[in-house]
Amino acid sequence: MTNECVFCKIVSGELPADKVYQDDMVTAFRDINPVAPTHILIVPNQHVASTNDLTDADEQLAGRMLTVTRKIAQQEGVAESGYRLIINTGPDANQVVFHLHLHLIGGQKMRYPMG
Ligand code: DGP
Repeated sequence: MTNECVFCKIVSGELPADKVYQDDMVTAFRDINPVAPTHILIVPNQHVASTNDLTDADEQLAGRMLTVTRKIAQQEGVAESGYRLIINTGPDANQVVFHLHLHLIGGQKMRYPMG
């Protein structure tokens, strides 16, 4: 955990969040500023700043971030209607929080690409 990281604090429970899933590797919670009816963030429990900081040793973690999307999508009722998975990395992608997170967005028809 890093002292100033808001997502580390959500993972540990130091800051409140509407958590929808947690296991030994990842935590998922509702985005504070949802862009669609379903907007969940899936984050590693350990601090990883962005995909630029993932190493070969993180393959299981990166896989877990992806495989839990199926469970969460089912839980949220969007598995059949569909959903979008987004990871923003760095300034051009408008990454705001530097703790890796996977956005799971659904519950409405979406255009591609988004602006
Ligand atoms: P980005 O770094 O641009 O991929 O998106 C960061 C997202 O994190 C943004 O959609 C808003 C969300 N967010 C930022 N701070 C908090 C927080 O304290 N709680 C929750 N639940 N979401 C947050």
